[in-house]
Amino acid sequence: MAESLAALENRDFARILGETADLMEIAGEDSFRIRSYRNGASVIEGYPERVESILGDASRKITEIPGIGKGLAAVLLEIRATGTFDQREKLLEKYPPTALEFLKIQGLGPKTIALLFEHFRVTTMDGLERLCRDQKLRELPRMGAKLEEKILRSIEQYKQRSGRFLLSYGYRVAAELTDFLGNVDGVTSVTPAGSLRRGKETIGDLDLLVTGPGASAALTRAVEFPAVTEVLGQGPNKTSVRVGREGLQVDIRALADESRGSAMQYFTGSKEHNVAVRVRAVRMGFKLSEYGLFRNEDDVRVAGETEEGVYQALGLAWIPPEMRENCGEIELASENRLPQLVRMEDIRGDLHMHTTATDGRATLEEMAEAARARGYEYIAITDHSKAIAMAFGLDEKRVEEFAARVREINASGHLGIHIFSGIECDIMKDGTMDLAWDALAQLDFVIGSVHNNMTMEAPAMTGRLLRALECPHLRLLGHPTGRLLLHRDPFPFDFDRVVTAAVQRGVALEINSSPERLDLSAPLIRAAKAKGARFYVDTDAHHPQHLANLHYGVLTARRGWLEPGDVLNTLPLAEQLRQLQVT
Ligand code: DGT
Ligand code: CA
Ligand code: CA
Ligand code: ZN
Repeated sequence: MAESLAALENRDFARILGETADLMEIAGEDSFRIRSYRNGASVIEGYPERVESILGDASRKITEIPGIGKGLAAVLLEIRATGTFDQREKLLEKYPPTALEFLKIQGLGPKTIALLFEHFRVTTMDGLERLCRDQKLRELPRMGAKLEEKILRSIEQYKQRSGRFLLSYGYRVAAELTDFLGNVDGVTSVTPAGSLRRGKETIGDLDLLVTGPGASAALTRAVEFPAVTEVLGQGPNKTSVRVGREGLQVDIRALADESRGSAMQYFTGSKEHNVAVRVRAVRMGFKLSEYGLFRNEDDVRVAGETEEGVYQALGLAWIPPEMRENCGEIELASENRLPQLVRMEDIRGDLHMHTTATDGRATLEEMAEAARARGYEYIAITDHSKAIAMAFGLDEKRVEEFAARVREINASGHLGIHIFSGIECDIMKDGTMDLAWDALAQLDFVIGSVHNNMTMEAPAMTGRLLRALECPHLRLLGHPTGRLLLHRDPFPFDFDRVVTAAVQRGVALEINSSPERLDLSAPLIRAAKAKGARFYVDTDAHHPQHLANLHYGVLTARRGWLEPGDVLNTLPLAEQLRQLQVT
């Protein structure tokens, strides 16, 4: 299992092809080949089977995947053998490695980058930043002050996100390492701490805490974990390593039993939360560290074995890790008024998922069965609308057929789970819905989502969303800010105004559990809740396995301090039917 971190995933093949296409574009190469690489990348990314295993199986042909021709097949074999391929290496020699980083800067396309290389010989991000600050970019045709500002803003954002990893990736590494270290003799527990335990959407590094008589032996063994690429430090209490292709740092610490609770508390953070807790301890005449809570007057340890004990001795209720950001949780804990956060067990159904009718990879029946097996009472099938032509989105006629089919399924009851007929309807550039209201009226659950034209100015985007909210059939605003973690920032709009309108019109806001989105974010959830908003936490699953992503959405909801009453898919079926006015 651990080897899988070192092996090539479909995502890796896709990335290598996509990057090469980018480099070819900078080099101004043949657009037909560029397109075939891009196409290959997207096919592979979405392919349900592992490309690596097909390539390794002599009885199979990789060209059986639609969109993969002979040329790409040879490239894929080369990538599998060497991790790269000849043409890519040649391009990387020609252009500095930063070429690929430059592409992540908004406002910089391949043509502009080629021009920058040619004209300024700029090779680093700092160099690019200097060019913009010194107002040099505007010397080039069609470039001006506005572009310089845009690039500077984008570099700022780039710096903030570089070196961070998706929470889901952290979970995967944590699970494999926990398995590996848990097998060492005398290890009683391996527990994640830090931002992962707090459920933060991205993590800077992974913090693992090991307990038991075998804990220090585990630190020695850790460096043998197959995915380790570099050992950063190794001591009796702490080992730091890098794992996987992207070099995620993992800090592993051995804890003594008597200070297990205070160490958990300390290494879970956040730093801001810990500072505030420590200030409280000092005021009460204590000293708090990872070794325990000590009375100042005689240095006697009064707590440390459990987290609960530490908080209790400070006059605080135990605070869920997701709330530990120093945003008012300590005050609430001191008054015993912490919210009862929503839990996975509270969720009764998932109301955003796709099927083979559009770009999902499983049928309605397969999705329903997977949801039933998770113990859900209901799901909504919400395929795309026709504006997503690439995904073969539903038009009005197919919507009607689909609604009729779902009525039949529910009447027969043979799937053992209630299906709501739904759609993820595109919100067009002008804020109109992609489908006629008459068609939407046939459905139980209409999600409205923005998928295109995301670079509008804030006032235009606000107007667009407000207009969409006027559709009387809309139930949910899907992934409301459009962010893609580590890739695309939220599109700007007047959040307060849109939330106010959504509340007035009874439209809920989505907490999309896809690990790349987690949209809304925790701070926006709290802001929306304060305005009276209600939420659905759903997965946007395109495969039965994605239903398990709900976990990340629930963590995000908890970081947004939501209680079961705020989350509409905690309602039992009978109440959900009433909520959605399904008769
Ligand atoms: P990250 O890794 O950027 O996603 O965020 P965290 O919160 O996991 O931060 P990290 O890994 O630097 O430290 C883990 C926890 O250790 C942190 O949340 C709080 C605790 N801590 C408190 N004070 C310090 C300190 O001075 N240095 C370090 N390294 N950790 C501290
Ligand atoms: Ca960390
Ligand atoms: Ca750390
Ligand atoms: Zn969707």
